Amino acid sequence: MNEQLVVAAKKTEPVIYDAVVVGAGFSGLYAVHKLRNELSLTVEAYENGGDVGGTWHWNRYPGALSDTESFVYRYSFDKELLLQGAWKRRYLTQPEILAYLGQVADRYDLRHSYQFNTKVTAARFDDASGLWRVTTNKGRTVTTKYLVTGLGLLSATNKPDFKGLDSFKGGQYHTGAWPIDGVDLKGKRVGIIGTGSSGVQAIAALAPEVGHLTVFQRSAQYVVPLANWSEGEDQIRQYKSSYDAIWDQVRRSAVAFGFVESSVPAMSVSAEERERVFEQAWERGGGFRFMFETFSDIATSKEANDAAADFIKRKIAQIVKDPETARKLMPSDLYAKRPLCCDGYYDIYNRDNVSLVDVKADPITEFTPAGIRIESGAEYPLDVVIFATGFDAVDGNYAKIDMRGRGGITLQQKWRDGPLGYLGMMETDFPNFFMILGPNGPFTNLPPSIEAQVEWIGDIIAHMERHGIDTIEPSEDAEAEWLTTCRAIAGMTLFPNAQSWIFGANIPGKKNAVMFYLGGLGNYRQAISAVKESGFKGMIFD
Ligand code: N01
Repeated sequence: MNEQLVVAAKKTEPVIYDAVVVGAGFSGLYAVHKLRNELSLTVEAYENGGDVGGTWHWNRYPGALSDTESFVYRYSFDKELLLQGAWKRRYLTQPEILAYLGQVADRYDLRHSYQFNTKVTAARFDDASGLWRVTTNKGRTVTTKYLVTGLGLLSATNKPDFKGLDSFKGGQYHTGAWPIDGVDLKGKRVGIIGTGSSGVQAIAALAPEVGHLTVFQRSAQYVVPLANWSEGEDQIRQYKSSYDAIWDQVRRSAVAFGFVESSVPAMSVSAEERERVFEQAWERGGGFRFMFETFSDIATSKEANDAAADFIKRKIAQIVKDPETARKLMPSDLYAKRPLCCDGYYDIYNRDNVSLVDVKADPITEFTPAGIRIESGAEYPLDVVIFATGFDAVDGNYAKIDMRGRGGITLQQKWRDGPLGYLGMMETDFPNFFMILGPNGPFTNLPPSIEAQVEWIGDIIAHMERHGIDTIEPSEDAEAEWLTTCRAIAGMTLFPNAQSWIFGANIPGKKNAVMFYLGGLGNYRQAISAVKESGFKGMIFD
């Protein structure tokens, strides 16, 4: 939308900015472009990091890459930008994604709206003026009509508070807060805690480089290959010439990864055919492809899930030479966490310089000055420990800001039973507050969901400006109905039965809650369009 909109001058006190945007990742950058360049609003933006990038600014650990294929791990809103896209392999590495976001910032001149190295510490809605007061750690407070946050789904790092952590004399690093200048791990005795997406990537990258790698695994994971082949000019040209159809499919699909999800139930075919399909998917690579392109019901039917899980377990047994190590690597739970993929992951455990410690069977009791001790008394001497222990997902970063809505109600009070958000973007009692990737939003390849949300937020703000509306927030009924929908859909899947960050199970003391809309991007887009087309039914305007 390129309408030039004039901000309604019906405010009771001077507004310094029409909109404040927080975050300079995929979400914040597009929000600044939408609001400032397309809607002509005045925008001030804040970013904790020293430059643009969001997740990709912080997650610089060895091996970091996106496991969404390069052709759809990008914005689609600008055809010219899409056609300029350049990449070398099937998946983009962290430096490539960071460079891409830097190019986007240059193209739309986004950096000049940002204050970098700046944290928002408080955001308070003022009932009298109907405006937000936003305060930063630099002592600046600004007033704004709209507050748009792109704080990142997975950016508040989770570092377990092990006994004796401070006594450890070696280096400690979290994958999600990796030093910008890197860490020299050559020849060192490295311990890594955690085997999620970050952990498996770091393990595969570090094993050939370090002296010895000790993997402290709590839950074994299902890991399929990535198949990170190189993509030549011809292949890339082909993607570009099909982009209209590709993006149309992505927007109508469930997980938005650039492939058509299967509509074939796993048990509707013979055992031989199932094996063939799984084998083909194993060769083809990609975690989401393995879970959603093979059969339609791996995430919903126990029988189908068991079939996929058994196939992967058989692969583990074939690849890992030491039977005891293979046994430890075999998951005992459902295949119902965020699917993982990594090339050569299980082969790593055949290396002489890699050992696996099962810390579910024999938990870490403490850090010592020399390393890590486990319950049975064994101590592992280490030079460096890497925490690949994940994030306080979805609402973790919101908890760090003193956010208060109408009547001073805090977000923590609103979210005491778990975070909730209307359409994954709004909150009752928090007028004109828009979250990108807030609670109860879609669970997909993220850039296409971010685009859907930013575009919807842009539409609602344009509507408000056009009609001189001061405030908007969802009604309690609309919010409750959305939450009920999210819970009902989650209940149809196997995902709530696995312990993972998707439901907040990874953070001690965090309430287990449905934090996502698991109905897929296509259905999500329909749901938010319906709200818009109804003239924003379910919203309270003032
Ligand atoms: O974090 P995780 P992550 N003692 O929460 C273990 C995205 N991402 O950073 O499973 C011992 O998945 C924990 O064990 P358990 C992606 O969406 C994408 O890896 O809870 N271990 C687990 O093994 C992903 O899902 C990409 O038993 C402890 C690990 O730490 C999300 O980010 C790359 C522990 C945490 O795994 C998060 O991934 C990277 C403790 N006290 C990330 N506490 C790609 O695109 C936790 N663990 C590829």
